[in-house]
Order: sequence, then structure tokens, then C-alpha cells
Amino acid sequence: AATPEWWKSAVVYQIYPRSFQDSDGDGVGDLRGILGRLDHLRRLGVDVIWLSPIYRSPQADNGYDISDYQQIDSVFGTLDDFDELLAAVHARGMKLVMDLVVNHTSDEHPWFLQSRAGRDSPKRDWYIWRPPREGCVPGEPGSEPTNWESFFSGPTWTLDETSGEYYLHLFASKQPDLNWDNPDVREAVYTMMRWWLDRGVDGFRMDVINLISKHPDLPDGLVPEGKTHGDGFPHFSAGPRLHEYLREMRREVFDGRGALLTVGETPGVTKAEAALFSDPSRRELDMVFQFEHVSLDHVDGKFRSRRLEPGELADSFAEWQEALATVGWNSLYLSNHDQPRPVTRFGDAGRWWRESATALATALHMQRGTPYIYQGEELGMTNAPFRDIRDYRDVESLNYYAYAMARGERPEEVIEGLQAMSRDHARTPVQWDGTENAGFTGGSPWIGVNPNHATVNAERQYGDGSSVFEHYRALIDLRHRLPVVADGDFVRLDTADPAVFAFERNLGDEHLLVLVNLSSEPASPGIPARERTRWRGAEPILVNLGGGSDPDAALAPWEARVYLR
Ligand code: ISL
Repeated sequence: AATPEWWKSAVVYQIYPRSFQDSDGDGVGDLRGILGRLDHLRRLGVDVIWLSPIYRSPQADNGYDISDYQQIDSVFGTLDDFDELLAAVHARGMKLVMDLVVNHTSDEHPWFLQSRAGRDSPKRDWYIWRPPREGCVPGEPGSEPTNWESFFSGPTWTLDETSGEYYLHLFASKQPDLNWDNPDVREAVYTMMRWWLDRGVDGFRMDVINLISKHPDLPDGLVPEGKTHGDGFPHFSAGPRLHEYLREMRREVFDGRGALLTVGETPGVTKAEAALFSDPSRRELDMVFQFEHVSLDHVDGKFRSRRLEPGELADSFAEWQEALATVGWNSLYLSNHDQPRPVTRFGDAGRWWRESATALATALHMQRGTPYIYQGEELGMTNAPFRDIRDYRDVESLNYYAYAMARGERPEEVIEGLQAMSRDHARTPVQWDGTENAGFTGGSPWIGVNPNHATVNAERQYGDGSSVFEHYRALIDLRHRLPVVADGDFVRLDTADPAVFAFERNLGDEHLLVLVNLSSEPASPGIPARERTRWRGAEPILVNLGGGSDPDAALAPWEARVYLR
């Protein structure tokens, strides 16, 4: 029987446990902390929680480096705590989705320890080992088997002195890539996944799942001008066996189980590929996260970025809406634990903080697809004011800084890059209230709390109809109440001003008109005459600035209005 597509009307909330709520005063968030905050999520009205990794881990990449897939890291709690949390989530009518990080493990995982024990180890082939480049001295720069650059700076290969061979790691050297071409690896992963599903979890968000199949020859990448490393992405992403593996996983793990959610994290995915992954008839994934709208502002890598021009964000969203209109399904997101805070990045956190946070949310949540809210986004949390490299914690930021210093770049410029784009902006503690440490911990937090928690916090926003939190709540409620939000088609409307994002949603005789000014200047809606006539005199059902207005009325900076007819 076909799986009911329950997730089409669901909203997912991502928890990054380290930064959500600490319960034991060690300064790091944990499972019992989440348990104590479930009512926040009930109040918001989300349907699903996605938990970033909580498994046993040396925490080189905050848990995306796993040394035991079937244990909870002691910093987060115990399996008993987990079971209690899962039961409490289910008791409140929500579902819980786990993070599945199986492109790589930690270098401290027993599989890798056995693999690196020697060339004859039965698990040698569970990871990707290669000899140094022909005629090169092991360990010298340039001797790596390929010229690829890691996501976290430096080469994707680390030499194992004992065997004289290199192992592949697309991320940090403490995150060796598994060899998915080995059937024993796949079976071990599927067994582990079944174990979690048997425990009651409701699905998986699959970390960099489009990287699990590599080009078998591992060719060198092209070296961009002025760079020392090649771009391996075309060779290590979307490899020849990717779709085969996903279908196998679906058969081996998910078939015959109830209402689950599978979402693939797929950096660099194209629209055509996204349609393949999420085409229900292909039986691969329910949906994927695409990265186009969070890459538009990259200039020379993510740390040299720019502000978007009016209309760029809307154009990108609309193209994805159109690409997956008939086949496949979109995931909708503005942020996650790897991205800067959207109100700072795409909005105007200084002058129009509340307005731009709510306008961006409206533009996203009224689209067709499944919306994802990243913790704190529903409060309008902003980037952190970190100015000193010692404020930063993330391995990507710290590696980038170290490599940039070694290349002789100016520290102020490098810090400027981090101030715009570091992943740590998403990782400062959730701002629950205005007390010391924002109600996150009674101890000393593992990363700085944003000083603006005095004004930007949950306690101040609950029940205040004009708050960012209550606006998110209203958007979620609309999706639940109006079938057109979940299932309607998407039709973009031309506008006179590129800063205005205007679209209709239609389902039978239910219609929505969405008008959002994504800029800090006033704008006229300027939609085509036909639609103007059709919507004239309509009363909005949701606005982010006070009062109702005719669809023709000018839009104030970051004003958003939704009409129903
Ligand atoms: O933020 C990024 C680096 O610039 C992204 O490219 C990110 O590395 C990519 O989206 C993969 O992210 C996922 O896998 C990583 C982990 O560090 C991220 O937190 C996770 O979301 C390795 O597991």
C-alpha cells in the first residue's frame, strides 16, 4: 500500500541539542533539557522534531562524528533519557526524527579502528584507503591520492603512518568516509537504522546522503584559479550507485513500516536530481534539502559573501517551486545549524528586526513544501557579535581561520568572513528569557550567549500577537487549517518591483494570495491587472504589520499579507 504522505501538511522543528537547553549545569544542552521544553514546541504547534546527533561521539564536529551509533553521548544523557523523551514527544502528538550520519564515522569508531589496524584487516575495505600518488613521498603536500579540498579546509586525505596509506575524509580528518560500495557496510548501517525504528523513532534526516557513492576512479578535480586544491565535488557527489543505494535502503529499512519521514541533506543537488530523489514512484526519499538559496550570497567560497539583490531570494524559491510542481516535493528552510541567522543574513536585523523576521517566515511558509524551523528562528534570533577568534568553536571556522593565517591573509578580513557566515551563529544558546545565560544553563555555556537575549527571548514573545513567535505560530496554524497551504499549486505573479514576492496558491475553489516586501524600502504590490481585479477588496487573513489592507495598498518595508478567498 502507498504510504500516506502525512508530511505534506507537517511542520518540522530542528533541535541542535548542544544549544537548546541544559538540565545539569555543565553548560551543554542535553536530552532532559529538551524534555523540559517540549511545551514550547506544543505551543508553537510543530508536528515533528528533528534532533541533530546525540550519539556517542568525540564531538570533533559536535556529534556529526559518531563513534557508536547505538549509544547516547554522555554529554547528552542516556538511552533511558532518550526513551523517556521519545515517549513524551509521542504523548504530545508529535514525531521524532533522528539525524543519520553515515557518509562517515568518527575515526574513533571501532569500525575505523579495525580498518586502520592494517592493510589485511577484514574491515580495511570499510573505508576508502589509497596509496600516495605515484612517485611521491608519503606525507608531503601534494602526495595525496587526489587533489581534492575538504569541506573544512586542507586536503581530503590523511596519511596513516603505520600502513603508509591515506584515508579519505570529505570533512575533518576525524571523520573518515565509509566505503558504501562494500555491501557489509550497507548492511551494518541498515541494521543500525532498523534498531532505531524498532525503538520507535519516526524517520531520519540523512546527512550529506548524496555523497555516499563516489566515482570509482577518484579523479583529480579542476584547480580553480588562485587555489592550491582541486574541486572534487563532481567526483564525490551523486556517484553512479547513489540511487541504487537509496532504493536498497528503502527496501531493507523502511518498507512495511508506518508513517515515517525521510529527508536527505543534499548539498549541490540540482532541480532535476531533487525531482528524482523525491518522486514517490521511485521509492527513494520523501524529500531533500537543496542548497541554492543558501549559496546565492557566496562569492569566493562561503566566507567571502555579499548581500543579495532584491528579488534574488524570491527568484530562487520560485524556480524550485516550479521545478517540483508536479513530481517530487520541496523542503522549505531559511536556516539550520550550518547557516547564519536568516534575519541577519536576508533580513534587516538592525532597523526592521521583527518585520523582516516575520516577512521572511511568511514568504517561506506559504510556499508548497514541508517547512523546517531551526531552533531560535521562531524567536528572530540574530547572528552573534563574535569578534575574537577565541569566541568561535566550530571546526569549520577554526580550520578556515588557521589555513587563512597560514596563507598570510589579514586576520581582520578573515574574522569579517566569520562574522557573516560562521556556523556558530546558529549555535549560540536558545534565548528563553532575559536572565543570565538566557535561561539556557545554570553553569557556564559552552559557547557565548548572544547579549541581545535581554530583548530577544521567548518569554517576552509568548502571547504577544505582534511577536515573531506568535507569527510563526499563526503560519503553522494556517498550514494545518487550510488544505490550500499544504496541497495547493504555486503560481508566481509578476510584480512591478523585484523586491515584492507575490504568488497565489490554488486548490479547487480555495485560493491564497501572498504579498511580501522583501526589502527595507516601501514598495507597491504592482501585480498584474487580472489578479488585481480578482483580489480587489479582499481582507487579509494574516499580516505581520497591524491592520488589514486592500491588495492594492502599498507595502511598508518588510510588510507581508496573506489573503484567502
Ligand atoms: O556548512 C557547510 C560547510 O560550508 C556545508 O557545506 C556543510 O558542511 C554541508 O551542508 C554538510 O553538512 C552536514 O555534514 C557535515 C556537518 O558538519 C554538518 O553539520 C552537517 O549538517 C559533516 O557531517
